[in-house]
Amino acid sequence: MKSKKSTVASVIAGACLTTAVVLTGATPASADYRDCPGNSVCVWDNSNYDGAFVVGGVNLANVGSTMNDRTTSIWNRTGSQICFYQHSNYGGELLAIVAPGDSRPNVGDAANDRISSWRGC
Ligand SMILES: [Ca+2]
Repeated sequence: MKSKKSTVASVIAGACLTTAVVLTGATPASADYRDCPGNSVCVWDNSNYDGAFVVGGVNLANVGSTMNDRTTSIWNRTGSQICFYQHSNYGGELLAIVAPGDSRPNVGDAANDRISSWRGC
């Protein structure tokens, strides 16, 4: 009886461990392009919608320190055309224009790792 109980306990412990592994495994999947919510603009550090990413609306005056000058791929899921700028508050060069629903697996050399803000345009 005692040994059966400890078997049950170890099965439960094993199940908890499996759950923890699954949850940990889900964290990197947050970089998956499908995690970009509808009606949002998403930008990723790497090409092909990979790596760290930031989600914003039609206007985002500053992508924040995590993604500043790091954007390489873009998905515009809004109904607006979006313009991407070199500096915060839509300053500096206009680096990219992405049509509603359009995406860029790689923004290209001229805009790569330079974007700091975006807005509908
Ligand atoms: Ca990058």
